[in-house]
Amino acid sequence: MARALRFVTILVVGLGLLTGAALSLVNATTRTWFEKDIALRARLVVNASRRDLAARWSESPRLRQVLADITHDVRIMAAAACSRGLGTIARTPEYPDELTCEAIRGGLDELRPELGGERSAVLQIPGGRVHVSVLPVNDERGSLGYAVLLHDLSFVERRESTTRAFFLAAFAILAVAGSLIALVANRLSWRSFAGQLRHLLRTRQAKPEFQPLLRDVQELVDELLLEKESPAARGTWSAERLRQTLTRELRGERILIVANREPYVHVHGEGGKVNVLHPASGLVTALEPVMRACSGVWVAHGSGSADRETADAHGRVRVPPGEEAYVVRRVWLTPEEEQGYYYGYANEGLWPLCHIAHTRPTFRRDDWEHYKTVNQRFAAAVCAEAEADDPIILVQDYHFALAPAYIRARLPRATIITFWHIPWPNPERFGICPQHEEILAGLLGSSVVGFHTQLHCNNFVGAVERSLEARIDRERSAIVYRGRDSLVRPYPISIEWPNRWNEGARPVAECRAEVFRQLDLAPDALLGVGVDRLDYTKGIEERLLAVERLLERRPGLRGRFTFAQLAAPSRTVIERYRQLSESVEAIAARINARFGHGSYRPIVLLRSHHEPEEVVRTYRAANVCYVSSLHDGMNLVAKEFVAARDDEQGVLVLSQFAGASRELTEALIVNPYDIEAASLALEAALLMPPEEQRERMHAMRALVKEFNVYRWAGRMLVDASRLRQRERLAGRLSPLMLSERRRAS
Ligand code: ADQ
Repeated sequence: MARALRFVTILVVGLGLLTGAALSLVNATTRTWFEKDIALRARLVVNASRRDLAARWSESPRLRQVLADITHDVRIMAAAACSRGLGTIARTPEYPDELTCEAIRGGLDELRPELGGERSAVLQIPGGRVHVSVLPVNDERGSLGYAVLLHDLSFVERRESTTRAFFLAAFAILAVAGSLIALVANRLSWRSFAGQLRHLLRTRQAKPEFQPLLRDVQELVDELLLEKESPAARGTWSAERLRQTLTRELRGERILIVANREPYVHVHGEGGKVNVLHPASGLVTALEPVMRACSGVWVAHGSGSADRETADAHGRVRVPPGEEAYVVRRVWLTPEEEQGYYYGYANEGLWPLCHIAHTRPTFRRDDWEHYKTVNQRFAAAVCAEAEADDPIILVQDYHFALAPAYIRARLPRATIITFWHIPWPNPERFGICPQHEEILAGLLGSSVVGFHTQLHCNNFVGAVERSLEARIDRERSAIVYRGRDSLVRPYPISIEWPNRWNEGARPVAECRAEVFRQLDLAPDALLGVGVDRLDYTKGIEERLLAVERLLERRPGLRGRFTFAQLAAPSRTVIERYRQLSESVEAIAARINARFGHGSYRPIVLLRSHHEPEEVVRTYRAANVCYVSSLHDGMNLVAKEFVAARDDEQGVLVLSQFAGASRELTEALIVNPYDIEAASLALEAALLMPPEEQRERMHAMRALVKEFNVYRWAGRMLVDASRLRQRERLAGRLSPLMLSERRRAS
């Protein structure tokens, strides 16, 4: 035993000395590499922007914008432009006073460019160590001056500490392994060996000093993965890439979603059976694949008749059925709460307020009280699901305008990304809302506020400017309110690609034959389709009138052209929705009476919810799909139709008032109010040669594939991560710089 102990002591001391020597050698070498790498990166960045820099050299505000663009690179923390005589021409807001062009001229010899072209150095400033590169900027006429780039070196320190952690871990493993060999050699019994090992593991778990070590090791692995495939790298976004972005950029393994609608609704069916429904909702269509990819918890209103009995005591249920990739946490509402918050404030107030579709918004005091209470309740539920104090929370849509601020009050370090799925009206119109200030302040609890289009972002910023005492930082598309930043950015939403419903679909010819059989259509008939919730913003009445006009103008299409409208009943307790349902029914009946004969009905109105397989089958059977929204944030039906057509046939007729028309420019774009023009577009679609259909469909499919929902979510996560990083840097620099300034003044 004594011999074994001597051996162990010598082994541990020897390994300790070797580890120390190796560590300092590795640190010195890697530090030199990092600095060389950074100098090279700086040169590449300036070379890439040289033309922009030269073009805007003499216009200070625009030059500042070019410099700000340069600092979007993850590790470049600040940039400045110096004249040939080393005077400051422009600099980004974070640029520290210690390193101005004048400071370089006045004493930092190692950086003075006139002493030898490009210069770089590592300097200690109050906020920490920074790498400074001074690079000449020329145009055809010669030298204009110099660009100065500041790289944050905190990642080098982090890597060094990770390397240190690795070495220590290796040292510990070797020492333990060597000791064990010695102990085993000394014929320790298996029982006492196992006991000692268990004890060791227990101590490791218990000792908090091991936690940073394990975290550092984890960070290094993440960094290595990050370098292997940068999320900013080009290429199509996929579920896997989104998952990696989440873990690498935000160090989170899961996300929390707050949305009114749940992705799976359990309802009682015939014979006591419980059925699972996929709700007809654009929000669910977009977010469900994101949750499958990332896992986490989706907090939603439990609205199904069998929701309670299928959830546990905390309202939790694992979904999708059979796969169980994530958890739905159901929040229960009383009928009064549902009426006031959902039907009242959200759908009779905010929905018509945000859509230009000529239905007056109604704001009732009681509804507002319910809206506040329910937002509080959801905020509390999502915070209860958080496992750390800085979770990533995605707040969805106009049902939860107040939740971001409520969540922020409970979890100040949370990353809250709020996405508004519907349009944002202009400031005058938004001012109609009696609670407009509270709504804006609630949303500004978010780290990022996203809309489908830049126009909606502009309208939101305009509303804030008009109503709140907030600073608008246009350079960064941010709003600074009560000392906190919220980025305001457009993120056009999309659908999953590859799409699981299309992958399981049968060939187009078979889908067409089946749908034609169901609708009792002749094989040479022409089929148009519309797929919507029965909502007055979708322009269903105008769509049917365009079909009527087409049949009026083209008698040859009577008996041959059928338009099938899949209409999922929606918000049926609201009077305006009941009116719409009656009106659609009456228009369809009138057109059928006018042009129908025998078994032929030009309009087939299928007023029910359809499961996704049926929707896809209908898309694949159609000659034309008409999306006629009077106003729509995006409209995913347009993208689903394109995704369903792997045969590259079929024509999309699309309203200019749907956000999707900004992207799907190869569709036939129409003004749905112009019934004559819309009927002409339908006719052109039905007559379009297959080759032209292929060309248009091919281009639109390429776009939807590239700009899929994983990209949508990934870009929001990357922006949120950059914001976190900037806040961290600002946190490091500001207090020290402030105290320096105070000392100087
Ligand atoms: P929605 O107004 O719900 O979404 P949309 O984007 O068109 O509108 O999505 C509707 C979804 O419901 C689609 O996935 C569609 O397949 C499905 N659906 C429609 N009718 C159906 C039916 N009869 N049976 C079964 N399924 C049906 C809101 C905004 C949109 C925005 C989305 C996403 O109003 O502008 O595109 O959120 O942000």
